[in-house]
Amino acid sequence: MRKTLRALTVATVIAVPTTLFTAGPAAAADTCASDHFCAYQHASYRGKLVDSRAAGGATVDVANDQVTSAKNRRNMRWDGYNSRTGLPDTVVFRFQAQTNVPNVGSGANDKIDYFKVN
Ligand SMILES: [Ca+2]
Repeated sequence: MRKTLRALTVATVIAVPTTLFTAGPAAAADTCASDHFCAYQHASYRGKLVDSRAAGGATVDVANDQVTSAKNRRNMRWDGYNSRTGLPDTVVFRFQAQTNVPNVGSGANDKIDYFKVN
């Protein structure tokens, strides 16, 4: 009987990570409608920060230093800028028209302060 109980305990412990893993798809990636630009706080389009149809020439602010992924469903390039005090702002990532970027990488991750639409 004691052996059986131990086996059940092990099964329960194993079941916990499985449950956490299967909970993943419930936190599904956020959508981005056709002809919109969307930027997300996390990789793979999770935690939407921006959902915009701003026109060419516009500047679009975003919650500072959080962007990690984006979907550019516009027919225009969106440039992600890093603001620098006392120095010119720099483009840290160019989001080409009609492209999805699941992770901007270490050079731009959590550095974008605003976008310019081209
Ligand atoms: Ca982030």
